[in-house]
Amino acid sequence: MQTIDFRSDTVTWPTPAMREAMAAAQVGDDVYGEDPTVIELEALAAEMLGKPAGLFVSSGTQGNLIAALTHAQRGDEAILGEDAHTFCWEAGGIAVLGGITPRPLPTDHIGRLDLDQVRQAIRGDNPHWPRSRLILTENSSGGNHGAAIPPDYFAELRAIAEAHDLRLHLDGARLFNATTALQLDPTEITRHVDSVSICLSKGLCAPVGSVLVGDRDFIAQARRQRKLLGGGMRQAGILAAAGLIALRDMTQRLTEDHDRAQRLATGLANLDAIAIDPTVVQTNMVFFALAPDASLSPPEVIEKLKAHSGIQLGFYGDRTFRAVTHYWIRDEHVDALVAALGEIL
Ligand code: TLP
Repeated sequence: MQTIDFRSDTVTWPTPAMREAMAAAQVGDDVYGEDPTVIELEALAAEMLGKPAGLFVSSGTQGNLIAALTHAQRGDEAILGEDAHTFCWEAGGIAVLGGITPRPLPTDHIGRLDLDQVRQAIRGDNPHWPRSRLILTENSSGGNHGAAIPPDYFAELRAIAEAHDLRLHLDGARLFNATTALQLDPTEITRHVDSVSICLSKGLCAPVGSVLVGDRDFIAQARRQRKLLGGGMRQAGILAAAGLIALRDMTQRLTEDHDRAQRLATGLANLDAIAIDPTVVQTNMVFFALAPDASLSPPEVIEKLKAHSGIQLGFYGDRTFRAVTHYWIRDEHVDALVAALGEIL
């Protein structure tokens, strides 16, 4: 049976064009700075995100960690959302490896920190306290239905960061989903932050990799941190070749995924056993819950969907599921999920 995988957009296989480009890629030793395809990818990402330089890294987690280690020292503190990927899903890396204390704050329904709370959280100079040094943001906001946060928020955060000599990093794992939904050029957002990490291996379908961008000095230091973390790769042009297609072509088709997420949310809203607010769906993520009186438990739903229709869903504890649309999900897969849930519940 063919698997229809809605668990995440991380499950995407490379496209046929990517596989061809990977086979034909020119390569060199990237730790020596000699891989032409990696150099091209870093330059393209930097240009698209309006920053002077880029660094190809192995994953989104590594891009965020390298950014934090580059911006902050041991004993520093990073302000971040209590539902941020950097806080919840990265194995505590900034604390474990960087000695950076996370300072989690609540976020609103689209993943924004409250600006007054950010101001209050910034510490003065006192030897008892960690030093406030960094603000970590995320767009789209994975912990908030993949919401797209508009640029004015980043402009306001920027002003706060500048007033207190803090650095501002954006986890832009799905930045292109956010800017597609907002119909903006990514630079409208990235011009307000010091560094951005974008993922090539989620909705953009590349098999591996992220790019971290920022100014030249920052990237030179980040390169050292990448080596320290064992992230210096050799003939990485094989991977970067897919990344070039991800940036050039796959960023242009994300509306399709967002339309399918809408189609799914609308379909699910017609099912009595499902609780969903379709109006919160803005990008490629659909979160929904099993009604309290549903005939099956959440693990039974996951098991039955897989056994009967080959469909996989993400499970977010309690009674909440996540379905993520991506390149390999077609309209008929969306309809199959709605129909299968209708049948089994
Ligand atoms: N997110 C994954 C899981 O880790 C939850 C997913 O399936 O959504 N930032 C954001 C906002 C992310 O959603 C992710 C991956 C990352 C960073 C990390 O990327 P990778 O997996 O490349 O380390």
